[in-house]
Amino acid sequence: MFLDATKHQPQGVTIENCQIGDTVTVCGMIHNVRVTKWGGFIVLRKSRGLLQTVVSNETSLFYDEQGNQVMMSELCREMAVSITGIVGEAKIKDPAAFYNTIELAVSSVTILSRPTTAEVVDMNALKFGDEETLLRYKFDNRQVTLRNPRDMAILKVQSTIARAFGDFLAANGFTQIFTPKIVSEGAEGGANVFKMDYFGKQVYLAQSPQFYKQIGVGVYERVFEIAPAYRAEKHNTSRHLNEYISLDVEMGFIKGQEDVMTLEAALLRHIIATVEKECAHELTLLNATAPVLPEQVPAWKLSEVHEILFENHLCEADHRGEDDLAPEEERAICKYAYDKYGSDFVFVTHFPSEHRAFYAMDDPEDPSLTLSFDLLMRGLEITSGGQRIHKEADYREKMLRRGMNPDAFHFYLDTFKNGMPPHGGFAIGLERITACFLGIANVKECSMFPRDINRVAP
Ligand code: AMO
Repeated sequence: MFLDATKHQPQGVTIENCQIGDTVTVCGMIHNVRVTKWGGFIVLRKSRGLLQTVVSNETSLFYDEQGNQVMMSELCREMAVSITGIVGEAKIKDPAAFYNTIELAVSSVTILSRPTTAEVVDMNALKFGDEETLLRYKFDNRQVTLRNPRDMAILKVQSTIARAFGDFLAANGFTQIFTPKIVSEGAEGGANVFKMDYFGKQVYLAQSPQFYKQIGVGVYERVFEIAPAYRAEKHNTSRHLNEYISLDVEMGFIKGQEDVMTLEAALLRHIIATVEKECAHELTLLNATAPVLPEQVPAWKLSEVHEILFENHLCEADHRGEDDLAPEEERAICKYAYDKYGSDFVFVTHFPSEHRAFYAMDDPEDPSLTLSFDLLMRGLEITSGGQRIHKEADYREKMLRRGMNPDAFHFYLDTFKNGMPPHGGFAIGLERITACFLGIANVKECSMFPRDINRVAP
């Protein structure tokens, strides 16, 4: 016996390549069905969105799983069906439908499989009094509510962002790596690390692939990873997840952190262009506009941001002297950058050494600061990055200064003992960049199955 492996491509006319007047067979799920006196409508859901089909009492036929003829009233939402029909021009060009220039005049519908509950979740009626109740309902029933076109569109854009990220980096000499998520030490410090029992030994879930991507630079010079990262966030906020997807980049032979920032700007430009090109339907459906990334991206030191906001009376509080950006500052500096320079992005650099992770390179001109940056987009931090320490002695000295035990990090330090180029990198939170791109207030909506302090299922 042989499997005819040439058959994996769809043969003949499909819904993607059809012309007006063609007969086409298309499989999908029934998103909605409406019976009228003369026939009715079946809205079919495909991977990219909805297709309108029109039923006529005179010409449309219906068959069940055994091939027996049935009535249209047999059809219901979330049935898997195969519909054959003639392609016509759409009477109503509904922007909510993906296939909104065509409709199908149904010749036949075959039921392939049907839901077993009479109370199928109505994707069109996800409306509740308040946003919080709606979100809770959607997350509680995420396995089915994900089928609603709005959520499908969000995750489609997210998927496109992740692919564009990988494509750009691969085309620029970066190697994709896959690093462990069960680790012996947290890379980022702080209290938000998940502890885990590992055959009687305490281990952790990786807060980031930081150590491993740096190790990767010693091997491949330029690396990237797309993988989950874990943070035990104790508060339920609209910007934090306990498991998020980290888009990580690390590159060797840099002259300074500007090389890393320039690469990130070029990468973002590619991501934005790709989403605009490939997800026009999703952007329309979500009423979203692509962000603006000018050629000259605003980049200020943290101390300058505090000053700008204070001098222009743009924040309620005076944040000068603080060692991080307050959320109100993130919003205010982004508004300022947009109003003054037309940019949806702002780099903030030179964070205090004490406030950044130990691997950040201190600024030789002022060692109380680091050569590190955050990138803000439309009011939210989407990236941290910077230049790293690349000499073992500098690591040991900084670790001891911080009261850390260098021996606990022996494999990491061994990397530098064996020689490492000057290097740096950054990480973008996938859910955050998706939310900022689409103007979605809560990052959890940009996670297929969000994990927060109260939720580990579905
Ligand atoms: P940082 O801890 O700032 O840096 O994380 C980088 C980016 O990851 C996203 N992010 C989160 N998204 C959702 N929920 C969370 N709990 C969460 N925590 C972080 C944010 C953030 O900007 N190793 C460094 C990066 C580097 O220097 O290369 C790091 O992890 O978008």
